[in-house]
Amino acid sequence: MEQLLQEMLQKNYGKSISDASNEEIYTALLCITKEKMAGIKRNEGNKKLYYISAEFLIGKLLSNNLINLGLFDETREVLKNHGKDITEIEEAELEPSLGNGGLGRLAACFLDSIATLGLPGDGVGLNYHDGLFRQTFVDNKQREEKNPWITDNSWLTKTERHFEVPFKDFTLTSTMYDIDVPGYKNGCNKLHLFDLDSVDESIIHDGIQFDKEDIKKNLTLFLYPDDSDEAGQLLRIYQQYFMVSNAAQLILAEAEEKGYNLYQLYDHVAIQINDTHPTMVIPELIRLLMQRGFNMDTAVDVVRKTCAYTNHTILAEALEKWPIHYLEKVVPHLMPIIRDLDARVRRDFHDERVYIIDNQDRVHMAHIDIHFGYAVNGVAALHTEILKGSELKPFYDIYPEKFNNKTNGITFRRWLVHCNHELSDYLADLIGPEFMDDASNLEKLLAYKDDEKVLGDLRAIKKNAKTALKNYLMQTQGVEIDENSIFDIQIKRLHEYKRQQMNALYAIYKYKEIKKGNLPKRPITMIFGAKAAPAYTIAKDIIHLILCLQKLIENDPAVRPYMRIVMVENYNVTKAEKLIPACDISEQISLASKEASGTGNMKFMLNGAVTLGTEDGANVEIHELVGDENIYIFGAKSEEVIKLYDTAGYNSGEIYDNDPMIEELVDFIISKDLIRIGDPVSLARLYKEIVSKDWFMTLLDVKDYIQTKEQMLEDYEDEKTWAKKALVNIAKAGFFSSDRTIREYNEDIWHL
Ligand code: GPW
Repeated sequence: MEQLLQEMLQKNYGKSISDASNEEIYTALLCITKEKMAGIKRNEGNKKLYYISAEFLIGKLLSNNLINLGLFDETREVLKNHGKDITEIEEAELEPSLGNGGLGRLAACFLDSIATLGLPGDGVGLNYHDGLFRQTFVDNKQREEKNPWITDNSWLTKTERHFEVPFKDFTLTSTMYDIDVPGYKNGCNKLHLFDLDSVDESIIHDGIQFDKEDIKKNLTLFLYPDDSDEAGQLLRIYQQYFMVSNAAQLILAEAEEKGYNLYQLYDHVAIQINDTHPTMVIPELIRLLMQRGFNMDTAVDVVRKTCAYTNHTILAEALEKWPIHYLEKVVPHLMPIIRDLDARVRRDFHDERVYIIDNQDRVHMAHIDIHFGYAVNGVAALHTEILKGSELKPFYDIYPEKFNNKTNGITFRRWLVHCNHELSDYLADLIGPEFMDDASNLEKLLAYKDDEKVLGDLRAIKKNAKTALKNYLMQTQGVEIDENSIFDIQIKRLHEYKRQQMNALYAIYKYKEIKKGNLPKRPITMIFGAKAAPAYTIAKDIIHLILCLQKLIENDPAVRPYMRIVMVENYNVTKAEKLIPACDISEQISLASKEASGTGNMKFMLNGAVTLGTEDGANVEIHELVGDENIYIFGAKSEEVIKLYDTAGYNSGEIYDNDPMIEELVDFIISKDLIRIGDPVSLARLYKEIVSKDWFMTLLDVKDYIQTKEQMLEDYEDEKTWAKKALVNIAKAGFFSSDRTIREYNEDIWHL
């Protein structure tokens, strides 16, 4: 590596390693790594997976690619010898903003594990130039800016592949870009990102505004453009069809190039549909096969044996239903096929709940996936049970054999080895490096659960990570936090079901306690990170509340020494990598039944944080693995919540009226203290939402939540017992390796 780097820097800049800037070194390392990846074998086989997803939240790639190529330690050493720090060099890399949350990050972890297991499997998505917006805070509110990440030297490689994608009024020619995905000590796969040469960033103005109707210029500008009006919804259909038509054409082109018999496509190809965004791949493939001479019956049969669908939510509003007249405006050539598929369903089943087209002329995308794919999976045990027992019960009754669970996972290369070198090196010394190849080896750590030396070492590692985060927040946001305080962290998309508002009510509780003179033994630092969808008003109101509370406490010398709130600006993968190793308390407080899985919960556990959570999503499985002693569970259970919804039995106003403590907390949202800092309209809207709707039952669980969190703060003071909890969490995290998840997908669904 030393010689390669020296030569590259000499050739490009006429500089030595010591003289080169961090940007120059980054660029040189990028070129070297790209060349190395081009040189390693591609994962090959008789059957290949295509993972189609609207999001791939891949994060920065330099370190991870070096880790997987086995070059990281050497590179870090070489740089160090020349007075350079690899973490500073990484700062020069821009994070691709190709995803929003867990769904996109899951797709990225899966690509890493698929390649690592040596399986042939590529990702297919879109090359959004400005991705998800960049978040800034102005006047204690979220502002959205564009988020360009593509530069002259990026990980993208322009290919010679182009496809013609037909829309109603015009046909567009695509260009395919590739990003290499090297496996850990294994071969390489690819992420294919489709784009349009005519896309024009100069049409963006005033933050993230642009002409939604200028499809040739806007198609791949943004991920999830605002869809609160018709033009926005049509644009999403344009994007989705562009994605899947390219995917389908690529799949058939590769199959034809390899000489496969398309009538047996399913012997050579598996297509995983990541939530409903790529659903149109089903009618599109049918259309393309019919163009090649298939009759409809045969095309349907082949496609049904090729496609599998993953569901990531039970929230009804997230299950896409496109009005027929929208599809007619964008992709009229798919409508005869969709109508035919609907007719087949109506012929076979006399239950309008499973029809593809409903009586309001809307097309239910998930219904297409379930009828015309061969597998349906949920993403955690509880989630899959809820799908089978309530949300998708009519489908489960028809096709019990299609349903299966695949509990999510995370790649330990990024979420331990890369983001927490100190912990990962320590574990390798203590229990041997085998956990890097097989994560279940982390259980060897259990042998040390009463070893004072080890518990002390784990505490010291956590303290270092907290100090590193303190320095990072000082540099990036100018806020100073206390590394001796308890770090309590909630980082995830902003959504009412995730209940950041409940955490904010805890902050109000704590603030009032401190004001009353009930001072905590140790200060607490409450850290939030979250973006709100630009058109999701209440979510933005919640961000506003948190930022106002942050200001209130910052400016109150009587409270500030005991509690702080920090909302991290523009939360993304890079920031998660700094936050997670430093966490003591992992906030996983969704309303039971609503969080399909969660994956942040797994990342925190792996880095020695203790979960404060409801019995929801993968929290249930974490609880089973670590036992009651090593997790803090509170709140209503999912059956209770589902019953409350079914019987319309929840009334937040009643709780508010009858509980003076809750009333006091909620009233604080519209108190003089906060109105003085914030926007009265926004705060009043949020107050009213909680008192009169509270769709995700914050007030049902808030008291239990506060009590449980207080108990945690008390227990934290028993340092040894707390360190033991951290140790057990690390030791039991092996199950959540995405290598395990992918092994299961392959054994049960893909058969590669
Ligand atoms: F609504 N998830 C996400 F199901 O990050 F489509 N974005 C989404 O749009 C959806 C789900 C969707 C998340 C789930 O909320 C989370 O519980 C899960 O762990 C993750 O997907 C990966 O399965």
